[in-house]
Amino acid sequence: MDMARQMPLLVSAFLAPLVAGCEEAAHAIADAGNSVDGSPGGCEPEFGRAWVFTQLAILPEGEGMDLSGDGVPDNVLGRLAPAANPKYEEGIASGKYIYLIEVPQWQAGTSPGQIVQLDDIDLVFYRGRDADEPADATDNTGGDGKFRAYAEQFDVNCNATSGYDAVRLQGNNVTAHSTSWSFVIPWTGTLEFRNFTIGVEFQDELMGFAGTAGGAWTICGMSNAPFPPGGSYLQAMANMFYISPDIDVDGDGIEQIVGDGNTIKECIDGDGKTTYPGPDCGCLPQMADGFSVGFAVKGVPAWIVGVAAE
Ligand SMILES: [Ca+2]
Ligand SMILES: [Ca+2]
Ligand SMILES: [Ca+2]
Repeated sequence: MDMARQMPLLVSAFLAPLVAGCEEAAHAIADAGNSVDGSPGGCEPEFGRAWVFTQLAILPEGEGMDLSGDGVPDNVLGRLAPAANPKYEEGIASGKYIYLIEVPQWQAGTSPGQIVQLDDIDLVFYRGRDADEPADATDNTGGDGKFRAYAEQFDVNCNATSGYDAVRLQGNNVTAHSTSWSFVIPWTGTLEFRNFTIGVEFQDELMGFAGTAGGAWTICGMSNAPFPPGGSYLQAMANMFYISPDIDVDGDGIEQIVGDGNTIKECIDGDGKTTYPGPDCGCLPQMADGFSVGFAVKGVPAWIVGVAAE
């Protein structure tokens, strides 16, 4: 099979776990012996108003968040959108990918008139599981779906760990930013982003949201993320997709990753001269840059009714 024909298939297989939950992930959590399962003695946080994603789609190249501050959107992974997005769509429809956002300060009974500008507002992102037993995906995106948030997204004190540093509410718009933001997916590992921002506009009466999210997926994070057919995401970037980092996180120029057709041959620091031999050079502190990605996101109201260990 030639590379051109092989590529869409591989891209689909490869980007799906970027945001994917799966049975294996759930088992991995259970196997880790996490006792936080909503049962007596476990973690039972109170959740505020929540929404479930009905769309998560990589934007086309040229659209997305401006991560570098030059006014131009950054989204180098946008090239993979046509192959990856059908997977997301299918995953959301089937209930395999359940992603939620919550504003803890907005309680269930909050009416539109009560929504005021808040100085201290949080936005929390969760990967969730259908609360229906057995799971029933048909009611997930109708505005009244019920879900549980996976336990690995809470620390020992039962505080959510996937919130954002700086959250701003202006009218119906919420913008949340984190200099460093990670999202744990046991199956794939921790997805490490720099300069991650989500900006959404809520409809009147909070009946849904739409917006954009994006950040720079770090070189090291990509190096640690297994690429389903074998190797790492970083190896796939260097040897199959020929996509290079484009966000200069450490301010010394854009770093480069050189493949050898299979693994990583060497890394070149931002000065364009200093080289480090592979295959693990992607996690050296000097290789701090990232690959930009931008998403279109949409959601409808949902309920987070508890925590799920698996
Ligand atoms: Ca459901
Ligand atoms: Ca750099
Ligand atoms: Ca550097």
